[in-house]
Amino acid sequence: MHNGTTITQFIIEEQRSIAGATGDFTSLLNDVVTACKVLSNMVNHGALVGVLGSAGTENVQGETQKKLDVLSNEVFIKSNEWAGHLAAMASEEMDEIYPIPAQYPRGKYLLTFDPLDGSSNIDVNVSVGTIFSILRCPGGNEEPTERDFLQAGTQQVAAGYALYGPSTMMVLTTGNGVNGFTLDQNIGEFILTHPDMQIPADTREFAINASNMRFWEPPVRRYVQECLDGKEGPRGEDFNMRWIASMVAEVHRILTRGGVFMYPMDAKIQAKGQGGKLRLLYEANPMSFIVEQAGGGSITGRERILEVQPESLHQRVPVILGSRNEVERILGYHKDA
Ligand code: AHM
Ligand code: MG
Repeated sequence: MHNGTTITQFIIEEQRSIAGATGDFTSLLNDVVTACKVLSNMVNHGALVGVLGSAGTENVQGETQKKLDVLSNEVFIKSNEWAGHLAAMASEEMDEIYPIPAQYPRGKYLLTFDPLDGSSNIDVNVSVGTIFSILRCPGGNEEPTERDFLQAGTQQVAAGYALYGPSTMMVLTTGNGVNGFTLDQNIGEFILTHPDMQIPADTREFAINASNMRFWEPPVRRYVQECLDGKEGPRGEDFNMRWIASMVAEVHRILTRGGVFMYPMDAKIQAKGQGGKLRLLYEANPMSFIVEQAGGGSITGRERILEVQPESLHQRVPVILGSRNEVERILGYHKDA
């Protein structure tokens, strides 16, 4: 039996110290947490409840949607639209922003999310997750527009992810460090199990989809080649490699034991006219906020991701994040090139 701090208690206590806090934010986070519990349950039951497989549709990025992509998006909307804390939502799975319908009150926050990241892993029963970010709505809550969402990552009020792995976890930052909670299935509560998570500054482990190697830019090739050269190479040490193809699982591993995750710019992505593989508002910004709050670094290769000024809702960026000293090294290689 667990007698620890629940996520709700943790958030309430954290918010108490903030002058002028109305409780809106606490209550919004609670709704996000509830949505993640529902998704955890769906992902857990998988084929038993008929949620695996393709939905036969494509999202705005032209990717085939899994049934669970569509269902999880609906769960997120339903859990978060009614309470009066949000002006609008935006999701990787929806073309346009979702202003809160007129039947509900509108609030001062914006929510962006990728309801089920790494969804190519669902059918093979490998970890997936939910990523979310909370912003303030700068234009007021009357008629929220796409422009309201185009805020640099430094403006985020909170960011987090839920990881549906051997256990379900929620990792959260409100700009005051990073804390991890584990879902106790028996009582249906997330319990604080990983207080003040810190990414080790050094690592000997990297994660990249090496099938794209021939398309990479020279700085990334150089970095990876030096890792592969191991003890005999310029680094003088052997490196280990991991690739789960599930960003949430990858970031979680890095928060736990260090490492570098890269989905860099490459010639194939460029040929498609895209700025990267991962989306700035739903993936790169929330993860960068978490990683930086845990003492790590997060860059596009050339600049800090959190300082990128978004130009469109579904904008993509290259992502290189993780242990600080390695990320700085990779930044240096881009500057040298
Ligand atoms: P998704 O949002 O469509 O699931 O795509 C994002 C995922 C990341 O979780 C993961 O890092 C990457 O795509 C894997 O890409 P690849 O299939 O090229 O290895
Ligand atoms: Mg995604």
